[in-house]
Amino acid sequence: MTPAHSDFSTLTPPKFELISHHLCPYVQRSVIVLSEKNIKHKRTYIDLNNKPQWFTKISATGKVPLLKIDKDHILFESMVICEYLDEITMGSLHPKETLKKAHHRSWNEFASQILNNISQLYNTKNSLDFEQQLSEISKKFLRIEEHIILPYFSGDQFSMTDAAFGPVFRYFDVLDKYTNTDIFFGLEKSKQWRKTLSQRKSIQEAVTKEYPELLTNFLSYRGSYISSLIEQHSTNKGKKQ
Ligand SMILES: N[C@@H](CCC(=O)N[C@@H](CS)C(=O)NCC(=O)O)C(=O)O
Repeated sequence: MTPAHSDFSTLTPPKFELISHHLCPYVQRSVIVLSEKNIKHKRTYIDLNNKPQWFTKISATGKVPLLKIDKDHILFESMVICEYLDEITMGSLHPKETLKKAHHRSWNEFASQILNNISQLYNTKNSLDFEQQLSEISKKFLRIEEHIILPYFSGDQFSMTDAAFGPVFRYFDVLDKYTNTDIFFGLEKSKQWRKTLSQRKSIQEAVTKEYPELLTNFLSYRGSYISSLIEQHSTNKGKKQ
């Protein structure tokens, strides 16, 4: 880690601990920034269905990620954590120009809105609502399509917006297996951007190897429309064998 400036009075770099969950896309954002900025940290995974007492004690929202700094400071909200990590290290993941930076921040917010659509998608109970959510997500990518420069969001430099969208795209690596709809149909820049991000080390390593299996299991037990698609898929696979 190369410190840019710091509020910490000692020269010893602070100790960072990221309170995480294996499937959380917001945690992934923070992990991507920690990795891009080469920041040493400890990662502690918790069970969100059975939150430890120490976690509820220190968490204002009851959500991950949480960043513990030197055991005395706690930050919550993924983008706040990402911005902080970016500010305390050299070489910002934001563009320099203020307006461009604000533009990027708007799209980071947009990534969170797509994550909300994804959560509605996997909780929805019938095919009609499911298709409706897929189409909402498609429309959102249609919106961003004309703003993508490539190979990354704003050209050659990996930015915070790439960190925000990496976890969004990752969902579709699993979801695509079970749906016939290509939400990126005709969105050539989005497709290319997705591919570039999938090859970025920080994005690949933001989750463990078990992620696809863990996500599939999580989706299977939602009791929602996607759960029935997964069940159907494994029944068909069984028949073919
Ligand atoms: N706006 C928050 C969202 C974080 C979030 O929703 N985390 C989920 C897991 S992906 C969580 O901790 N949920 C537990 C709960 O709501 O009880 C952020 O950006 O950090």
